[in-house]
Amino acid sequence: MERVLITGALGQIGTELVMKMRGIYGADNVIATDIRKRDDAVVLGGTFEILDVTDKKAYFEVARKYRVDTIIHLAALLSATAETKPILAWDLNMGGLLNALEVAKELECKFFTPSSIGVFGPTTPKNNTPQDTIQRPTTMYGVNKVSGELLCDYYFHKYGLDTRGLRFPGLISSVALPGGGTTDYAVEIYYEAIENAKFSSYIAQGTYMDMMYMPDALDAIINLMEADATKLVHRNSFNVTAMSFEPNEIASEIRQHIPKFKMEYNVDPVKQAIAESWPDSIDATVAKEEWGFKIAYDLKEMTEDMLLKLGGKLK
Ligand code: AKB
Repeated sequence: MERVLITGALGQIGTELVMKMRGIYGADNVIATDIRKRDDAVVLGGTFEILDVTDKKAYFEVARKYRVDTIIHLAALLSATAETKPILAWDLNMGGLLNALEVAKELECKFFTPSSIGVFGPTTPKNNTPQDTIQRPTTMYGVNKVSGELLCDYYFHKYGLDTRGLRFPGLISSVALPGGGTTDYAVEIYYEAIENAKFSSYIAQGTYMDMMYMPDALDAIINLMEADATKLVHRNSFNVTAMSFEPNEIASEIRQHIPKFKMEYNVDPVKQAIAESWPDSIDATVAKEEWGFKIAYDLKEMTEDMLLKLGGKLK
């Protein structure tokens, strides 16, 4: 990777990935794009372009202008928003991805796009979900992500495009907030714990989902993209996870640091139904075997770091 284009750069993953990649590959070699510009676009410290990924011509122009050799396509609607706006989700998640793949094919770029635990559904084995298993999701987001995995594999087999992807669990970060996801509660809980010592969870007690701390997710993207292609049997996409917990377990961990922290439940039926259709825990063995996936943070270490970083930020 020498010159990278990142879409959705102001989103939860993009904000930190742009900064991390600029540190590794050089500020001028990471082109950040998003549909809107925020003041902190400047803070990301490098080239920024407005780009609507559903505009194929504009996508081509930006990629050509900067002569990129890698595309990291992050722009997408997350699960809960996709469920309330399914047509927009299809148009953006599938239309944007198809444009991205066409640009990558034309310019012979390496390609990464995130998939999700949302590719699984109620008929998938719920515990230790294998890499290769039933994928019959019941959400629009899941339908988009499975179709996206297949489309990326198609471009690899048909055109020899170097496409790679990760099935991300809920991602937790102290830098940028997620938006419109089902796993977002596991980020919001830390903000509420610090500011009000209480949290109302929209996910019911006992509902397990996989999660990962953002520094591990960023390393996973870069390590997968730098991995030796001859070692990859799978491509789109790899199961990756760092932990699986239910709301009460993250609350107990927070109580180790904030003893008066209180948790109540006000379950959101749409998000709860999505969460229940997903696995309780997935198996990341194949990612470990094929490209050395590893993590540095479990629930305890992540909680310490989140409270420390957010404590400083929210003062
Ligand atoms: C979401 O909740 O939609 C995302 C995901 C697991 O893909 N965080």
